[in-house]
Formats: sequence, C-alpha cells, structure tokens
Amino acid sequence: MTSGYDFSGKLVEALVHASHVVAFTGAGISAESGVPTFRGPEGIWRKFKPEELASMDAFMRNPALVWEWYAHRKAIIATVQPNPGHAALARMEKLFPRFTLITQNIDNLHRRAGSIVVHELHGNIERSYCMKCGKLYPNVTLPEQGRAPVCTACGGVIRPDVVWFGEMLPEEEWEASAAAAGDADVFLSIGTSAVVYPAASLPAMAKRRGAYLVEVNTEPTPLTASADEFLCGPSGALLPLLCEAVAARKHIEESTKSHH
Ligand code: BV8
Ligand code: ZN
Repeated sequence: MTSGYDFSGKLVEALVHASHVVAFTGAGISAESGVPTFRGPEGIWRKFKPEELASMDAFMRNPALVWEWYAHRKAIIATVQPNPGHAALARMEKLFPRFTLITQNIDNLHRRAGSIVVHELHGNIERSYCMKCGKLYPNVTLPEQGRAPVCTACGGVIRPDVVWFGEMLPEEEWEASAAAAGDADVFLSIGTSAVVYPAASLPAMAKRRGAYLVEVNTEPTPLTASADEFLCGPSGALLPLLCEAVAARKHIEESTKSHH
C-alpha cells in the first residue's frame, strides 16, 4: 500500500538521518480525541476566553468559577482516549536516536498514549496543590458547586498545578525544552496556534540553530511562513503516516547496509 500523503523526499531524508528530533504539541493534537481547543470556533467555554480564566487574577476574583472550568475540562479528559497522533509520537520515542517531546497541553494524553518522557510546559490538570503550604493533591475532589477545595492540612486554598497567564513556566521543563530546541535536527510543531509565549518561541529557536522546521496543522498559523514544510491536515492522520514512511525508509537503509 502507498502512503496516503506524499511527504517530500527532503523531509523523509531529514528524519531518517536526524540524530535528535523534537516534537512540540498544542491543543490540536488532542482535538481528534474530543478535547476542545482554546482558540477557534469551538474553542470557547461559555462566554469566557482562556486568558480570562487561566490567571491568578481570575482565580482570586472567583476561585469557584475557575475551578468549575477545570472540573469541566477534567471531566471531558477523563472520558476521552489518546488518538493515533499521540500514539505516533509515543512510537517516535523509539524510532529516533534521540527524541524530545514538549507539550503545552495539560491533558496527560501523551503519557496515556505511552510516551515516557514528556516535558509539560504548562503543568498537568491531574495535579493540584495548596497555595499556602504547598501540599500536593494528586487527585483533588471538588466540594459542592460554588466553592473551591481547601487543604486538609492547613485550610489554604487548593489550585490546579497549571501555568496561568502571567506566571513563570516550570524552570526545569523550560530549560530542557529550550536546550532540546537548540539541539534539534528536525523540529515538529504540531497542532498549536503558536501564539502563547514563551512556548511559541521554541520553533524559531530551533530554526535559528539549524533545525529543519516542520509544521503540522489543519490551518496556517503565524509560524507557517517561516516553516521549511507545512503539512496541512489532522495530526491523527498525518503523524502515523509520517512514522510509517520513516520506519519503512530506515528499514530499507538498514537492510542495504547489512548486504555490504
Ligand atoms: C509568562 C495552561 C513571564 C492552563 C495556558 C503580549 C505579547 C506577547 C506575550 C504576552 C503579551 N501579553 C502577555 C503575554 C505573555 C503571555 C502570552 O503569551 N500571551 C499571549 C496570548 C499574547 N504568556 C504568559 O503569560 C506565560 N508566562 O510570560 O511568564 C511573566 C511572568 C510574570 C509577569 C509577566 C510575565 C504563561 C502562559 C501560559 C498560559 N497557560 N494553559 C490551562 O490550560 O488552563 S495557555 C493555553 O494556550 C493552552 O493551555 C495552551 O497551553 C496554550 C497554547 O494554545 P494551543 O495549544 O496552541 O491551542 P489553540 O487552541 O490556540 O490552537 C490549536 C491549534 O490546533 C490551532 O492552530 C488549530 O488550527 C490546530 N488544530 C485543530 N485541530 C487540529 C489541529 N492541528 C492538527 N490536527 C488537528 N486535528
Ligand atoms: Zn495547605
């Protein structure tokens, strides 16, 4: 069978000979699982924009409302499954000599798909912590509507372990991601609108340091003009095909080598 997408020889070549491949994902990778994206026609919750809820200001003003939003998203995530795009990225971890996965998502679907090392730039919705004493709550239970959960140890308010607008990214994750971007031979930017900084600066950092920059998205973004290749389509369809094309080519090269 021929692949359903005609990847350029240059792309397949670059991936087959890459020693370090970096994948950077956003909400689009989880769209085919049924997790709504943030920006775009269906990317809104009630009348709020993410920037109006994902902030300390919003939380201080109305912790219950912000918690209701996270509880709503958590409930969606609990019912969905990773899709073939996540699975392909888990496979890539074994396909390349070095592979680094960086995500802006907080939905934990990369791990559920089998990826072992995941740099989560914006935290993880499955974790929470007390703002007063720091006690971790791996699986917080929400009190009745209209209230935020409080710490059993000190009575402080519990918040989700995610990065809000105006907050610093977790330093270790950011440092590792920036280093990987600077070292990448091929950098794949997948399903992200590439507008939230500093995460959105990673593709340009990679390109400046010589990486072959590839974007996978259903529509163009601010990144598209500077990408070496734009693969237009759903990541759940494209990434498995890309994996297949690279694996097949690696297989051919290896069997040719062993015949010499
Ligand atoms: C910080 C976690 C330092 C929580 C999120 C003005 C100019 C420049 C910068 C700023 C500015 N004003 C403020 C800033 C800084 C700000 C920022 O960048 N704002 C932007 C919006 C202007 N950044 C910050 O505040 C960051 N911190 O700067 O710290 C600092 C410190 C102190 C004081 C000052 C500064 C922290 C940002 C972290 C925000 N947290 N989330 C939560 O989720 O609840 S952000 C939110 O957006 C998401 O969670 C996600 O992580 C992030 C990115 O979104 P995407 O993943 O790209 O999703 P999106 O919906 O946008 O796009 C989906 C894409 O998928 C689309 O392109 C679509 O076409 C595509 N797609 C759809 N289906 C598919 C598909 N592609 C492929 N296949 C498909 N099937
Ligand atoms: Zn506490």
